[in-house]
Amino acid sequence: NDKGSSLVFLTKKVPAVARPSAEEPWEVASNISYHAQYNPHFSPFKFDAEQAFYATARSVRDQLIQRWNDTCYHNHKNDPKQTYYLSMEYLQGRALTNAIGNLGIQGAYADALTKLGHEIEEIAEMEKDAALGNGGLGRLASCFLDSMATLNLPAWGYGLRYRYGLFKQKISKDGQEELAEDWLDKFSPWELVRHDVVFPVRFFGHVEVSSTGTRKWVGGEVIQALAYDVPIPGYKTKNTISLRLWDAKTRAEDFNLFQFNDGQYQSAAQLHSNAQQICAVLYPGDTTENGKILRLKQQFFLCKISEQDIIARFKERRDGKVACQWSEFHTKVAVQLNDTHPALAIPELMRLLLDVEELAWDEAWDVTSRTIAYTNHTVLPEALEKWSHAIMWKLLPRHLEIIEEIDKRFKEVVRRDHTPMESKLPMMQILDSSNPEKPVVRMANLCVVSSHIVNGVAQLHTEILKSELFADYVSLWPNKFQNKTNGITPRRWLHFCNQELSNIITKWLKTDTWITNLDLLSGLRQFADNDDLHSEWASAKMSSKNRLAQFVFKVTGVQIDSNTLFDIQIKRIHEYKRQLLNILGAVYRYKKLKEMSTEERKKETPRTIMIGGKAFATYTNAKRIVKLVIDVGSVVNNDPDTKDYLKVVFVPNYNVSVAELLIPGSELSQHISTAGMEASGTSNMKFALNGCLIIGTLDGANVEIREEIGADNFFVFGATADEVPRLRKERENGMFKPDPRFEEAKHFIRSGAFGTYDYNPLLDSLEGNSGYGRGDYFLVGQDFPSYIDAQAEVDKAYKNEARSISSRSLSTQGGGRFLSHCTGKQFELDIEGIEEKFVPQ
Ligand code: B1N
Repeated sequence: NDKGSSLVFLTKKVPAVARPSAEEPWEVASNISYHAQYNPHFSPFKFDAEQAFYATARSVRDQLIQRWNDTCYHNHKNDPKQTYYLSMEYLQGRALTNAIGNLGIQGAYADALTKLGHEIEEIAEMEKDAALGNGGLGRLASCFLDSMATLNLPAWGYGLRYRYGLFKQKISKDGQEELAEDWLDKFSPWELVRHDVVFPVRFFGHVEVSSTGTRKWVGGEVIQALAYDVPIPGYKTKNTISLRLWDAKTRAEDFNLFQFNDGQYQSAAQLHSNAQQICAVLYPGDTTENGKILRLKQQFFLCKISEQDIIARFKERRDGKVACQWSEFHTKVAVQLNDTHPALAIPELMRLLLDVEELAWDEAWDVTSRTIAYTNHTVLPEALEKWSHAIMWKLLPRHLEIIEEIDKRFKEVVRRDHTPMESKLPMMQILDSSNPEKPVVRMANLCVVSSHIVNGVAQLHTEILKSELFADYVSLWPNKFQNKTNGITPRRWLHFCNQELSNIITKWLKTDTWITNLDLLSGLRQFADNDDLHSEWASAKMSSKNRLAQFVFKVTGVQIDSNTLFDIQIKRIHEYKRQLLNILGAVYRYKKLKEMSTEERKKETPRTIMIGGKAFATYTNAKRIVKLVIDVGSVVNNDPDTKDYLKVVFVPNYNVSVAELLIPGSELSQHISTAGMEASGTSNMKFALNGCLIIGTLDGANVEIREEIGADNFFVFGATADEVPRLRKERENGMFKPDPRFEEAKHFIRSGAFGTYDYNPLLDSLEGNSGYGRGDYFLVGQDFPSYIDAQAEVDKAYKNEARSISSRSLSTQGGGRFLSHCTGKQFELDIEGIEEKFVPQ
């Protein structure tokens, strides 16, 4: 079953057909009408906004399919080396505006829709976000796809087609509630279901040893994987790559008709039900053993079929003749692991090469390690995956054997070639048996040992990887570790989401080439003192703020004033990201406003603080933080003394399309993690690109952004990463003296000023010296005073209108290094042989 293939080009080709044109509005209108008429999902007798969206998307998809087919054919003929990005998450967001923008057919589609009685903006809003991710890691994957397509790189993204994605967040006065996401309740108009690309995947079972000693994984449960392709267009280029999302299914023969007729309906369809669970949700709860098994199944499912597909393509391009060509594999295939979630790609590739292709260990190892590269996205110990030996043995017995063999050989190499490092082996080895009752497999160690390149996602993060987390490995393989600071696509994060500002930039630069080369933004500097530019800029900002205010009113019922400073923090809710510091600052600000006279208040800078993000369903303190933001908002927003000076809003269900509204309307954004804990952060780059001031710690990519946008536009505060360990120690030793302002803010919450909910456990976590959930591990109390001081500086700067406008505009004028392009380019250089390939027109 492991030799399945996805041969596409060897069979007869479909005869050429006339291609629908997207140049003339009447042709586009007729094509949209065609899809509305013949779309089996809707009645042809109505053409409301929803139906118009699906018909428009299908019409755009026709264009994408042509380009995608041409790209595949071109790559099939030329057989370039390809990058394969393996990721459990993709945060694609909406696709319509991006697709027609990249294809340069906005005008024709806007006109066509007007002819058909709709406005393109209204139609675009009908699209549901594809929210197959959780945060920055997933959005990075999606930005990379856009950039790789735009850079004409031959690439594939592989992921899972989660039926309910990440949960939908509902906010009520009780806090966050999680609901299943409904993005597939109707259908996704973009995907192409590929009934010709199906592979079997085995779980459980056992290892069978033949008389000659060869080992084979047999038995267990076999489920089918089916591909759904989502075409990803490049900007102003024909290259269109594919995000291949796998779904699980069963065949008719898997349905037990005998049991069904015997009235045993559940057991008759047991395999079907098991298959349905695999791609149901992203990050299913993993507190139970069943939950853990399901997560491991998901990870293996992604790795196994993606690699099977990659190998099938490799063979297909050699007409199926692969004998003796495995040494070429890494010259055609680069597999990039997006964190450790797809780490099982390592033992699975080894298994395919050893047990199916019958390579010797050394040869298989050479192919695997030259093919696989690993990106680390976190140093948080709880996010560094460890899998129980027992669960792995049950679900993936052959893979565990292979991992044990990799570990054994790794230790032999260290003992033989790096003897002084032998004492470090307990921390470096892959299997951790320090608790003999519960041995675990350390996935990050597996990735470091097996990859030829390991990268961090910002300079500071890579330094921390090299000097702390992976320091021991650095002395073995100094050249393996590299930095690739994250990047973003400026198409989605400025050009499409902030069209007014984009037009202004193009007008002043007299070119739109900055859209693929952000370094050109520095050309704006010559106009730094030009009042016309500043007033155009201010007017674009005001339109974005008004649009955002309308949205906030729609989703929360809270009226916010566009003449106040819009201060935004959007990211996953996590203690290390310190939304708690933000809200304690807001509480302190509120208390001070209350204590002022009316005259004094009038001198203050009015502010609207917006916080958005999802808290993981089982993360109690994160959910308490959400509840605190909501409670503070209900008091502050309704207090007649202060409501003109301070509003606090929790923006519900933060996702990509919400970010596309929030970021253009922002004037200050908060990136305030405890130094050393945020690997990179990427929304900081998006805010800076939209001309927004930043308040932040010297953490992750903040450090590089500050260099790029200038210290004037970056309000820095807090401890630095190298101070954090000492400060934590001092705290443990009872040497920390809290600032009275910090005590005041906490005390105010404890006094019940924001309702009767018990905030003591949350506030207690900021107190004491050490212990579980105590001792202020994230140093909120430590950084509070410098945070309040930095916020006072922001207020002052904002009051000085001229300075703030020019500084906001200046903050857009750097940033070339934060193009996901740029990182893509580096992949191109570092992974030997991945080159630009133009698909001919
Ligand atoms: O990856 C982003 C970075 O910009 C962020 O700083 C970083 O926090 C984020 C376990 C993660 N790291 N690790 C995760 C996600 C889900 C999970 O179950 C870890 N996310 C990041 C892109 O580099």
